[in-house]
Amino acid sequence: MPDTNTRWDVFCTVVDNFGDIGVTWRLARQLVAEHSVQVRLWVDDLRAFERLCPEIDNQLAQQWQQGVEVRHWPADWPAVDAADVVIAAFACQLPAPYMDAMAAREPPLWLNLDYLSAEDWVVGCHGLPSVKYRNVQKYFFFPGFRQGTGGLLRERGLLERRRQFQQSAQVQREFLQGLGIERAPDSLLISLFAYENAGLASWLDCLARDSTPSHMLVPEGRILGDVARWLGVEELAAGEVHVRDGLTVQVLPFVRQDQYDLLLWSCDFNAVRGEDSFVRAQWAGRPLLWHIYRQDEDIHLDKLEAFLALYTKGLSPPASEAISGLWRAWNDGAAMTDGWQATRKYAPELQQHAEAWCLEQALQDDLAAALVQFYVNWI
Ligand code: TRH
Repeated sequence: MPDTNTRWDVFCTVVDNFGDIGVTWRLARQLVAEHSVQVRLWVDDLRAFERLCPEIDNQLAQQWQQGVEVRHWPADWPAVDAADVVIAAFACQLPAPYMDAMAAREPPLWLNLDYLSAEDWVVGCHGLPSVKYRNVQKYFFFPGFRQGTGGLLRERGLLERRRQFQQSAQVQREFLQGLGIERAPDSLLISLFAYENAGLASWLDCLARDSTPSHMLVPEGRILGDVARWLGVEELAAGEVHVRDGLTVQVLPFVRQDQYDLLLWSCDFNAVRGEDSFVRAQWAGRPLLWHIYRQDEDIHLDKLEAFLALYTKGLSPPASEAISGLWRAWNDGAAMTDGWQATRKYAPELQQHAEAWCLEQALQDDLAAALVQFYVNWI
């Protein structure tokens, strides 16, 4: 255990979307709650933060939220002391005066918290030294799905809370009712969080035609335009419900981050994206569909294949092909018909596998604990 006086600075630039702040806010809270260290979270865009955590006052330079000191990262950097552990999330560039402050003290542990990837090379690179600034050494810290990586963010007791929630039909009903959702009996409940996707129309066509009714929950976001086009409406707003044959589409407000977990736990199938929602859907123990964040030269497709290779281990060949085919079609913006039908056919096996995968991943140390351990080994 590090000394509770240990000070940690976590730096987050919001490049786009919600993943950068989603991951760093989750990490900061967990470090405080479970490791009793002092955390300052520096964020350059508090408006994105406010969407995940409505208590944030985006006008404040400094505020405390859930034990975390949240600081706006201003263009004009204030004179502050460097912390004992400095985490630059997703290769963000620290302010030059802060780097000088790091060099002016007994050198802190300086880490780059990297993007999540299931690729082989991650194990070899995790924990390696990176660049040096004067006498301060930076290290790579890679989250990951394999032993030898930094693991995944997972709060203490998360799976137990999830199990209790999923075991109680009443608790789930009350949660959904709180969001204005009345689930029809025997319907398939699906959540949809994705980037714009040309394949969506074919998926919605399948759902509408299916003899099993589906209820799709869509938090406000980038996919809404495609949903509206398929419905034949100009635009969509939170609260709207549209029915097309066997498919009910319901638009939700963007929910707070802790409620989003409950939404994932409530659904039979979750379409997620980026990094943080992707991991949370795995902890939900339900089959999922990943819309990966697109990168230059299609390098995201290597990441997609690396994850599929790991995730599908233990599945029967047709179930593995079903889910892989669905994911590839989704990430290609291609027709989802065959992939969805195959996924439905192997739904029981895919459900069992989602739970098994979740339990297997939970055998790893969680990312916050791994970071603390890294620090303890380093001092
Ligand atoms: O928003 P994203 O697309 O973020 C992306 C990725 O992290 C990507 O790797 C990164 O390079 C890019 O940002 C800059 O998807 P992600 O990672 O799932 O983050 C979404 C966050 O929003 C996550 O913490 C869950 C949260 N969320 C809510 O709090 N409420 C909601 O209603 C929804 C749909 C999501």
